[in-house]
Amino acid sequence: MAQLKKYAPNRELGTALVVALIAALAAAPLFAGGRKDAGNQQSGNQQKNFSVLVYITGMVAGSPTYELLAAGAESFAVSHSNVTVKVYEAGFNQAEWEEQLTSLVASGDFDLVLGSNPSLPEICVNVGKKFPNQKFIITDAEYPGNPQISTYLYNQYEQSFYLGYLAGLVTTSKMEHANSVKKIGFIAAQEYPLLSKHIVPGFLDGARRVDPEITIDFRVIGNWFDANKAADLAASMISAGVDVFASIAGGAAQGMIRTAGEQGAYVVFHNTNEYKLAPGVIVGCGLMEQKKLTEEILADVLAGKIQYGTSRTIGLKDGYLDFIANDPGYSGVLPQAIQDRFNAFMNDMRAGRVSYTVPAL
Ligand code: RBF
Repeated sequence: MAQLKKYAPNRELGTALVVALIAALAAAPLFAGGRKDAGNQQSGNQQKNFSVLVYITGMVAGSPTYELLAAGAESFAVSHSNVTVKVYEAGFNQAEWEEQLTSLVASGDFDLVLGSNPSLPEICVNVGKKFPNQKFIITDAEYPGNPQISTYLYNQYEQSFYLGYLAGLVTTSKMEHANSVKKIGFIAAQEYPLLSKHIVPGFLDGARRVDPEITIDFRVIGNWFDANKAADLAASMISAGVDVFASIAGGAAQGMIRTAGEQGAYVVFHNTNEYKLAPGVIVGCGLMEQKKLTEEILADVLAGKIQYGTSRTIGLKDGYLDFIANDPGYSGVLPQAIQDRFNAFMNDMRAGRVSYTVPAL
């Protein structure tokens, strides 16, 4: 009996050891690559693994702000072996964005969600309530006051203001396709506060610094991909007297550029260098340093320097917005008198000598 008694506990211990071993083996692969194990991998020179989800609210291709965000994150990962980046395209159905982000965050795979869209912070607030440890950094947006979210707002009133000034110089000029009507055009994919309160007013205010009689013809496509609709709108606007366009329309802007080229009108373009797309048609391009900002943000994240709960506004003075003048698409196309006036205006803008009021968002 004594032997039996002795034997019984031993068998239980053996079983427990086997169970523990199986459990450990089963759990090992789960933890090996996952975020939760990252802290345990610090040894010697090995740095903590850091995983970033680049959440694209649309598609990357054709949308400059998204292309630059993804490029910045990917180039940062190339130069930092401990950083992994997953670029996820959420598509154009905005009603699905929150659900998609929720399931990605629920995986627990990402130390940081990085995005670029004015409507994203509110979605992150909702997702963040369910996952209080998740951090979000969103550019092209303003949302102070939430301890899980940090935002960076480009001063798009400012960029639109100087692109509007250039459009004003062109529409009042004697250039080949400039008519006598003092009317500029703006084609938007959809209306949202940053567009209606900063981008479109900035564009018109800038043009009116050239001539207060300039008016704007503003049209909305209804989505971010329908280039044919944008082309139709552009044609109708040209018939109504528009000779210079701007747009915030993602991939759909291609249709507007095509029509402007075919029917004889000009385009000024926000955020990226697109001169080569339509030489002689696209006569001015703004610059948004979103790739640089993305790389700086990730460096700050690794250095623990991000202040969550805050929003920063960045623009011309800090070097995050500018105008691309050193390109033959500008310097070889616009009459010298227009370039001289515009370059002087840009210098005044950079030096803070032009006064304007950015409306509240
Ligand atoms: N910009 C794009 O270039 N492509 C897009 O697909 C796109 N989708 C957007 C969806 C929403 C709901 C909002 C509010 C903005 C979107 N933008 C898009 C605009 C973009 O975030 C930014 O404001 C503009 O590109 C001006 O810099």
